Amino acid sequence: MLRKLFRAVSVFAILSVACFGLVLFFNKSRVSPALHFKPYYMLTGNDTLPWMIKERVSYLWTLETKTPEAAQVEIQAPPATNKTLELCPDIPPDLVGPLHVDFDFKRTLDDVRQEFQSTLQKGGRFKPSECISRHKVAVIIPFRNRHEHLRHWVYYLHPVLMRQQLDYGVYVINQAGEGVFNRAKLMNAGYKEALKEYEYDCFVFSDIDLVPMDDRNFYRCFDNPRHLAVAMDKFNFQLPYKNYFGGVSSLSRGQFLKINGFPNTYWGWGGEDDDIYRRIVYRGMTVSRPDLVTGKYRMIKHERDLHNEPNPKNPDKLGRTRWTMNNDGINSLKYTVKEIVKDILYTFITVDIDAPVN
Ligand code: UD2
Ligand code: MN
Repeated sequence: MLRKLFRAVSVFAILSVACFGLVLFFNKSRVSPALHFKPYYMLTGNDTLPWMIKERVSYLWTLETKTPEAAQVEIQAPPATNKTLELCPDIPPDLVGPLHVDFDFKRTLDDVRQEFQSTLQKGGRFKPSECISRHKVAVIIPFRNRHEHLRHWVYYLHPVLMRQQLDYGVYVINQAGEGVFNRAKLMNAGYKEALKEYEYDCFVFSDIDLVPMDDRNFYRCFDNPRHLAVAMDKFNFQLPYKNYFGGVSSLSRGQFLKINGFPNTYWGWGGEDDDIYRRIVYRGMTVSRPDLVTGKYRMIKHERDLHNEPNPKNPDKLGRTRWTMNNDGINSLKYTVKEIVKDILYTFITVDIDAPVN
């Protein structure tokens, strides 16, 4: 009789301890002021019990490993709306990988404006709302008379840059007048103008007619200057030559200054990208690149523009880059701003770069 009673009491005690444990387990997770990151099962729709338990256990684990003071602060944190943001993860969670890109659509620039007016700030500016971006990126586009390409570029690029959780701005640097085009000088001017607006730490220089085919190709800066457009359709998705640096590239502010920016003296088509490559090497840096799958691009087909004919003098200059780079660059840049227009999709800056007529 006594033994039966003892057994009943023990079973009751064990059950009570277990219930208490369960209550603690679930209650504690409820005091969390909304999880900082969306749990994986919410992202994928995978809300199976094992996943939920795994999420709870890992969340409790983070609470348990903090000091009591830290846990206390977390419990008393203000409501989710004005909680302090954390740094974004290094690998953005919403990337989709390969992208379908075609230039056959009728969407106008106005349609694209409508699409992004609630997510972008004036001037083509954006920063993620869910976390603090690790990258302050100015995207610089040398431009003249390519409005047809601009609408494709903004339509495809904004969502990619947003998914990459960049704190970014888009600067279209429009060459005034009908003089000879100068891509590199426009990019120098874009660097200067962007920095007047915001403390960008990274600069992505992009042709207007190039759209990435994979959103894992990061529009950010790396330990060395980066060449992003490594596999274009027009080159059969191959690098055309080993030292190629055309199309799309990124340099941090420090890297850009280390090479004295880009040359100002390459008028007309060609050579300036090879000059930039040489500057990088002469300053002891290497070029970083994505692989040939991540680095795929589509280029919008086009004819050679008026006043941007290949310049036969340009290739000859490359032999002297090692010396000319010290005095031809951001330290010798001269231009005047004619107009700045803040569109919702971009900041459009018209500059006079003192171009010769041909
Ligand atoms: C190649 C390179 C480019 C550059 C150029 C030589 C590719 C994809 N790109 O471009 O990076 O090295 O050769 O200078 O291989 N632009 C205008 N209006 C003009 C002329 C040029 O907006 O009237 C801008 C525009 O952003 C264009 C870029 O300059 O994408 C390069 O000019 P391009 O597209 O005519 O030359 P492309 O395709 O041979
Ligand atoms: Mn082109």
